[in-house]
Amino acid sequence: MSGQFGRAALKELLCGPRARVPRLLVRPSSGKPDAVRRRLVGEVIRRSERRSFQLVGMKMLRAPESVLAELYRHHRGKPFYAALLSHMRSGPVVAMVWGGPNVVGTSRVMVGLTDPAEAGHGTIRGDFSLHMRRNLTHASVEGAQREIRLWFQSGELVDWADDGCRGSLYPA
Ligand code: FUP
Repeated sequence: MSGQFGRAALKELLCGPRARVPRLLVRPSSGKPDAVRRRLVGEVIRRSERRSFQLVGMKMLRAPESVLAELYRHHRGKPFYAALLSHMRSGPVVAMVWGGPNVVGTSRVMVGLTDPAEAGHGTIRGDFSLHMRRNLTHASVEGAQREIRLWFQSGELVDWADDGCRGSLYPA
């Protein structure tokens, strides 16, 4: 492997039979349509960068219904499901993949609880949102491998060692 995000590692992470548990984890994330509308995507990125996570992939798109159905399959059938999908389809999202030690757990803390009313001060949701559905950002709890594959092809993710982004903070 040429770098922490070497092609082989990414391929395995994305395509391997089992999720890897490397020292350097990656997590998918997104700025939801309300974050885009409110010009808060930069704030989401800024907080992740300042925490010193590494940006591995990012793109702006209209979330396909099939992706949302898979992403929120655990909520299918619940009373808020239709409104959730409608909100997520109401405008573009900015999908991201971030890397760093314990990135999944740490970014859950940074994002805050699902309901902004319960999210702590200093968290993204606690600082910038009030509404359960318009809670600005998504961060995977588990299933990072599955979620990354929903949004990204392996060629869309950056290898910090090979793609010119020198100075990985987390060398192997
Ligand atoms: P989170 O991982 O914090 O984004 O939370 P969930 O995956 O449980 O929920 C995904 C989205 O469903 C939330 F961002 C908002 C919406 N939701 C509701 O609207 N009502 C609920 O009771 C729970 C979730």
